[in-house]
Amino acid sequence: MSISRRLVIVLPFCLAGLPGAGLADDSDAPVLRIEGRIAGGQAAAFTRAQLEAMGLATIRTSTPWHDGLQTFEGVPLTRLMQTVKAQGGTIEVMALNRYRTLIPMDDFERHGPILAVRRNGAYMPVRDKGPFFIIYPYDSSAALRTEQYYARSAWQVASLTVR
Ligand SMILES: Nc1nc2c(c(=O)[nH]1)N[C@H]1C(S)=C(S)[C@@H](COP(=O)(O)O)O[C@H]1N2
Ligand SMILES: [Mo]
Repeated sequence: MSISRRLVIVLPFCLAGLPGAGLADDSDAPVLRIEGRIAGGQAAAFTRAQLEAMGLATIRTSTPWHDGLQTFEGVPLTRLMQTVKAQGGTIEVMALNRYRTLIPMDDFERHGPILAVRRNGAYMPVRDKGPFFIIYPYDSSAALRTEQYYARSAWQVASLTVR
């Protein structure tokens, strides 16, 4: 077998081992980590498919970051916390860019925020504030259209820690 023929066979496997270098469809690659005071005490990781399987809610609202009404679909944070059996009062959200924000878990029942996985029917790439974006129904109440709730609306979410 020629060298080039061997490279054709071997190279894809080498690339597949590099983070972010998968050659196949990587639409399920983003992973949400949840750690802290959850069932089992071990960090858990959820693929986008696993998050979607929990059941999605829709929030239709305007936001400070987009033009016009937007449709977001995502897992209600109440449901996500039930799934991991969260025992805490606050979640610490960490984004890919190390932006960090704290959200009191009271918010989840009171305001119904979601961990959005889709905006207007499409997955959100990192450059479009994806893969996961905490969204509140801002249009439903003036209280939500404040710096306090905007600051809780982390985009490019990487992990949640139950405190
Ligand atoms: N990933 C990430 N999410 C974030 C931020 C950030 O810097 N990174 N800033 C937060 C804060 S403090 C507010 S007030 C709003 C700011 O949105 P703006 O930068 O579009 O004004 O987004 C929030 N979500
Ligand atoms: Mo802010």
